Amino acid sequence: KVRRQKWRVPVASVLERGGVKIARDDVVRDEPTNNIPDTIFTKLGQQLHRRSQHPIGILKNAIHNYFDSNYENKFDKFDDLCPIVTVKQNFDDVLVPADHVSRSYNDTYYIDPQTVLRCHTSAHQAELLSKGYTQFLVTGDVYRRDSIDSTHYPVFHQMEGVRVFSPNDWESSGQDGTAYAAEDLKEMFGRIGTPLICTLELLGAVEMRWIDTYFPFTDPSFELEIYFQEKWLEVLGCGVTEQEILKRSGNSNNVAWAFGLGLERLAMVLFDIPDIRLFWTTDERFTSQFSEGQLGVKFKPFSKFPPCYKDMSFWINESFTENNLCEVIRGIAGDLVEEVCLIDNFTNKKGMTSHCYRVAYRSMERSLTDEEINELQWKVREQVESKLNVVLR
Ligand code: FA5
Ligand code: MG
Repeated sequence: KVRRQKWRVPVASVLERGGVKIARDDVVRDEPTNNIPDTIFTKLGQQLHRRSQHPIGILKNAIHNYFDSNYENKFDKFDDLCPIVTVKQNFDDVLVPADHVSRSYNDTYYIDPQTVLRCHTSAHQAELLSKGYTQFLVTGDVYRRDSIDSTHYPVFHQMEGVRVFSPNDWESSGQDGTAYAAEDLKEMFGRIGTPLICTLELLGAVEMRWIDTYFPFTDPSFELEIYFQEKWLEVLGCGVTEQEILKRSGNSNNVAWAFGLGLERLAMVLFDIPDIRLFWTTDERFTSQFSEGQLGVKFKPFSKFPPCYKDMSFWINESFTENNLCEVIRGIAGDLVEEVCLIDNFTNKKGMTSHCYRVAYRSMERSLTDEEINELQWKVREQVESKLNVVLR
């Protein structure tokens, strides 16, 4: 397995994270059971959510303040739990079925068959509930193999919120526990004094809608979408926690709500940040525009460089997946790739299926030369053929 690419800057062998040392060899080993590339490893210690001048940190602090003032400091806050978790924590403990797609090597970064980079902050729910916490927020970096566009990145940040109610809380309301928790949840995100709405008010009119959805760990389950850049953007998932999770954590008679908020998505709306890659830039023209405690300052774009499109067609095989393709392209072009989009798809009489992908290259910081892009695209074609075993057309 080729993982280290010689044209990549070598990464440090040890990362320090909140006093914990993570050795590169413990995370990236060239074994077939490990699918973590260098580009992901280098993100492990960065903790954008703990930087008070960074939009992600500014947003986290604002939501913390909101909970402190509206719930009398009763929410416990965690933002330094290690992103390396067990399969049990990430999946089993939140009732993700054994055959669920999210468990696959195609969707999740595995260190070894029992250890993953958490794909959501829900990985910490069960443990904290078992320890007796009943109202808490967990913020952290999460990792997913995913598609490439302006609102998807393989590393992003989530904030998990959980609130447990006991029978005393709902009995006098005349509702059952589930109805009570669902109402409290929506009310929290609703009109009066929600962290979202409070901050979104700065924007003037923002269109939002609730979508019914499914999660293995909540029932009923909802997603909140916000209208942004002429599309509906999903910013969070939430719902009433499955009884089984509460039962296992010693909360048999209680009910709870939980939510998982995508901090980048909400920050994009609040600060008007057009592309998710910008959160990772160290360019001062970006970083200097944000300061501690300043929510909703409109980002002024400094880059109007044109994108460059390259199309690529190939016959796929049974094992082809778009996530694998995106991983190969990201491995070569890094943050120079802006979008990978399927533009044509057909099956011939012999049953062979052809895909055509359009790759958009664009730097956030500078103009790219034709030469540079051609070289990237050349390497992409080479590796798509050699690593994905597809036949270029
Ligand atoms: C979850 O991760 C659930 N754990 C959320 C949850 C928690 C539901 C508690 C119920 C109870 P989902 O996969 O939809 O759900 O991700 C949550 C949010 O993360 C999304 O709404 C989106 O805002 C953000 N997100 C997901 N994938 C990406 C990505 N590749 N890049 C940036 N943000 C993303
Ligand atoms: Mg979702």
